[in-house]
Amino acid sequence: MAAVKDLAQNVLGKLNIGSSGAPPKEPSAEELQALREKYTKAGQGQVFTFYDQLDTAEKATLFQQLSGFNPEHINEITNRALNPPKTESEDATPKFEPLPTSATSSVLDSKPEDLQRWYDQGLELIAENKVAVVLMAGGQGTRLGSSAPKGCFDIGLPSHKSLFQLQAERIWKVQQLAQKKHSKEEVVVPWYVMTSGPTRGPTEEFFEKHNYFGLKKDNVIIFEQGVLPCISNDGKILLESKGKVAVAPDGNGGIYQALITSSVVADMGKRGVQHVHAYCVDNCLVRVADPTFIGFSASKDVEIATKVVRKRDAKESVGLIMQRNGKPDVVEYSEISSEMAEAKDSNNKELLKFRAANIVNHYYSFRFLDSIPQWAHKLPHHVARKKIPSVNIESGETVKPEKPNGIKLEQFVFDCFPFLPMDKFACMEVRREDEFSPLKNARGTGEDDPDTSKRDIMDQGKKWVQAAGGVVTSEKEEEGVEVSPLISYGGEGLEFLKNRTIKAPAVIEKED
Ligand code: UD2
Repeated sequence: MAAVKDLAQNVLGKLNIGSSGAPPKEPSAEELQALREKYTKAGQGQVFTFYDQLDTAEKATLFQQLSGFNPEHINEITNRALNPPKTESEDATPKFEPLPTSATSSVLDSKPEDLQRWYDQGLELIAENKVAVVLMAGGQGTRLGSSAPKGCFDIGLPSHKSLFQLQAERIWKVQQLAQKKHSKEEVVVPWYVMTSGPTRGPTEEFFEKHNYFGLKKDNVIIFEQGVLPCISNDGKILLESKGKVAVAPDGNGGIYQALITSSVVADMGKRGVQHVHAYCVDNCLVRVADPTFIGFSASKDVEIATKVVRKRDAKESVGLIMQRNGKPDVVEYSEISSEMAEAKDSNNKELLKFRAANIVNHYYSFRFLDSIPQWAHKLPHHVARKKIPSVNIESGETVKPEKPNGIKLEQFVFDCFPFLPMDKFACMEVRREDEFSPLKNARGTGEDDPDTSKRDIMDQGKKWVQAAGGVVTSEKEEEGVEVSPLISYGGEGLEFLKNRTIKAPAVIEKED
């Protein structure tokens, strides 16, 4: 019951019910008393320490923010995150194994006719307006060092397109491919963009400024995930300022609650969506609404499917898809033991035992997303120890800590995988150079940074041009070609380049 109440509370908190856009109003003495008692009873009364020093607007804002949380629930998830309950089967050490071959396919060794069949089936589902896309774009991209949302980032392509624009143009292209193949008037792949507190405003402005990159505004729905208070090392809710609780996005696992509280699942239902592709904003090579992946997943009639690449090396910061006590699961890079990360395949010592690297690229059946209210509250929270600027309750001073002084609680999008039996889950291995080049680090890091993203796009385009019979010349070997998604989704449709010479670096932006 508490969970349902929290879900409702979260909705009220986010939808600002009762304030209808007007600034929050100061609470009555009774409302304030009731809330103080609730927090004090939960041992979190310190959030009111400076309340009487605040002006009317500040009091109203703090009251509204605190009304959006349930302190008992915060204590509960904090304790559970710090001391994960052992299920009876986990008293014995959990049994981890790579996924069974029945649950996995690899484009590396699939028959061409299988790949073609999946592609055709996926494109048909898109043509029937049964496919939607959800973009996880609520991350704060701290490692990248940019304050703007990652999707706005310009990785330095000759076209200077942002990640958002590349993804939007791939949606546009896959709609057009489906429209042409199935002679449809209009095909729509709705694009639901999940943001968080820090990224919502700048994301909305960026999309408006770029006129939704040529997509219809009605088919681009920006929604917001929840936040959770930051917690001190001794379990207390931290204040960012005297009138504001320190909060952080609730992790990409917050997507499930957000899909319900923002009525995204309801909107998908109204549109007749049956198949959903959810992906990570920072992968410049992502095949948005990939027909092959949609067709593969739909043909297996699974609830969830996930794309993986071969793990680069034991140290790569990626989650690993495996089976845990017979259920599909992902062990995150921040939580894996080095012994497990380094373990070798018993049949081939050259290979890592656990090498199916998660790339935040998931398929969901609509019916599975429709069942979210039955299980979202079961999703665990993970602990990230962080340096959290906060107000010292005794002195009232704001402290910028030198070392981690608290925790952020976050949910992981793949934590619902174990809720499924193995036969309702599938995994597709794809080529890293074709589909995965994450933007994680600042320029100059040399790995997963803007330059490697640009390199991988330009290399891919050069391969496509050459495969179509074009000749690429360049002063420097590493120069490549940027092929606009508006011209080609995955390398198809470039016959017009046959016997043409392209001087790299170049952009193929139109079929002239
Ligand atoms: C993610 C994966 C990791 C591996 C790696 C590959 C998770 C939990 N971990 O790790 O297994 O696949 O990527 O690149 O998926 N996001 C939100 N809201 C949040 C936090 C994140 O929308 O509160 C989004 C974020 O915008 C991005 C995606 O989730 O699109 C992954 O987030 P990240 O880049 O912070 O995750 P990372 O690199 O730690």
